Amino acid sequence: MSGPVLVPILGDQLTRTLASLRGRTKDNTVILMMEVWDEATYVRHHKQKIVLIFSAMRHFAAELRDAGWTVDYVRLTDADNSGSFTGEVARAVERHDPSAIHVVEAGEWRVQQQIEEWAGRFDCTVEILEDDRFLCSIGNFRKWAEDRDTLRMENFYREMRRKTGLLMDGGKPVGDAWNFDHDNRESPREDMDPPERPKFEPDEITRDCIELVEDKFGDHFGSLESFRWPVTRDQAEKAADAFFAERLTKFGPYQDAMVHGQDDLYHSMLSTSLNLGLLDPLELCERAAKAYADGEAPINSVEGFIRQIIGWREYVRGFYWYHMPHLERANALNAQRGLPEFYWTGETDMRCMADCVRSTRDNAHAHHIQRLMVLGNFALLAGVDPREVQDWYLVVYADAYEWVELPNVAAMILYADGGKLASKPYAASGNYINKMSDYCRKCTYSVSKKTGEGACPFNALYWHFMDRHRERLKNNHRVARVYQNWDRMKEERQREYLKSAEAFLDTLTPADRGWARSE
Ligand code: FAD
Ligand code: DLZ
Ligand code: SF4
Repeated sequence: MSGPVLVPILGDQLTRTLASLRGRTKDNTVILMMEVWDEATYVRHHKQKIVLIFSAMRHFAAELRDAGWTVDYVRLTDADNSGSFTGEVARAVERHDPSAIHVVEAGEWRVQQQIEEWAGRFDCTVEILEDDRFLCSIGNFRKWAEDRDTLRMENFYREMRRKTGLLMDGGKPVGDAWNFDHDNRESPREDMDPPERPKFEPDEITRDCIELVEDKFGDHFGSLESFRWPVTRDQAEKAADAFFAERLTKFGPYQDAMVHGQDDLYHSMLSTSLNLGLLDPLELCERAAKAYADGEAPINSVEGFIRQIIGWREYVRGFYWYHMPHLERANALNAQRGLPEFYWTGETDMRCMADCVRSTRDNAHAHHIQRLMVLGNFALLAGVDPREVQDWYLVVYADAYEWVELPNVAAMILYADGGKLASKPYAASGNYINKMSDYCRKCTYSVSKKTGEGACPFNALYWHFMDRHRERLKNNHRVARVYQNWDRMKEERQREYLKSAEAFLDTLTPADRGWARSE
């Protein structure tokens, strides 16, 4: 067989050093890139997410062609587009009669199932290569996990520090501690003035994608007006340069801070580029470590940034593959409530929720603590069905792929896995939000009021949650003190909390499922 090797590159594999391209010669390789209806609609993605992926794919294809590669690029609107990855590979096999297909494993379980059928379906060899853009392979995570009764990110992270040598001084962590989290919880200050991140004006390719998305997906959630994401490696590097020069030093202390209307604060805003493959995780971490070594950034910021990437990012990816496919259906707390409508409309008097939904709609982004302690915390306390919450997070964020979204949603915020990832639910009352943000000062609700008319809903919902899950949580030593406090309350006070929470829950209108998935 003398046909070329067909190399399908998926929308989140936009890396020049991808395993399937390394070592290949240009004269016997055809790269296949596919815009397909199935991927664009398996959930009704935020409009910015579709523009970002299509524009980044088109730019990447143009760069590969400029570098001399043969790229067969299928556009969404091409007349014979079959609408699926497998259908498009089948058509490409007809066109090119390849001797082999070399493809890098998919980020998502759903897509990997399709790829694994190709060997039985096509009359050529199919090689599925490991995605070595991640520092810990799926197999190595499994080996690490199988040896343990409980999986904890902190233990995994320490192994990753040793493996990469990042912030290590021989066998010891630099600064004599693995974790500087206690320095990373500063409340926001009124005079905080974070520099604006670089924003990239849409060029002709992006403008075409915007037009396409308005035309085909105009009724999807989100605004396109503020689309300024990096869509090439060059732009992503500029975004990274600006983060290291202007925001890394304050990244640590203000990592958990929230300010009304200030959407980026000192966050890197690099997740979309990392997840598309435009930036390399190890390179970013090495750069951060160098900034510390050169005295340009403090240890708490640098360690915090590195932990998010070689710790959390790698950990949730390993966790996802270790627990799929059942993670998708996990519902340990038997949460059944429909997702409240205000997750889509932002129409609520809860100022924290309204601001987080607004940022999500305008930017296809919200930062970590907004996703965790506001939007996520509410869903946990209110007992929203994990499947509905999962769909929402997968739709609304430009950086959302199931391998990273699902563990964060099902396991981190909703405790739907029964505690495999988190040692206790991340449940919090209004106090936490008040400490870490300026939201409460101008809220219609009063954060200091615990029950009744005008009280912050998070306060009563918190106790309602703890009370209704007592059987499951009572033996968890990390929440024992919470139950001691509850038991010290007079019964009448407890009843007031429960009544207040129930009255609030009765006011919630569930959203139409059609916002997230076309049934
Ligand atoms: P920074 O705050 O600057 O952090 C640096 C990098 O660390 C991020 O770019 C990201 O790559 C990584 N990181 C940080 N926290 C996590 C984490 N918990 N899991 C994995 N990587 C992490 N991140 C996604 O990339 N896609 C998602 O779909 C996604 N869904 C989330 C859902 C929930 C409920 C929660 C709580 C978190 C989710 N995250 C997700 C993690 C995190 O919120 C985003 O990575 C982060 O907000 C992206 O902004 P940033 O690049 O400015 O991050
Ligand atoms: C998210 C997405 C969208 C909206 N569209 C496409 C597409 O048309 N073609 C493509 O290759 N990838 C797309 N993606 C990203 C894929 O869903 C992503 O590659 C999978 O999540 C990988 O498992
Ligand atoms: Fe949110 Fe409660 Fe604060 Fe209002 S008072 S912003 S609802 S935490």
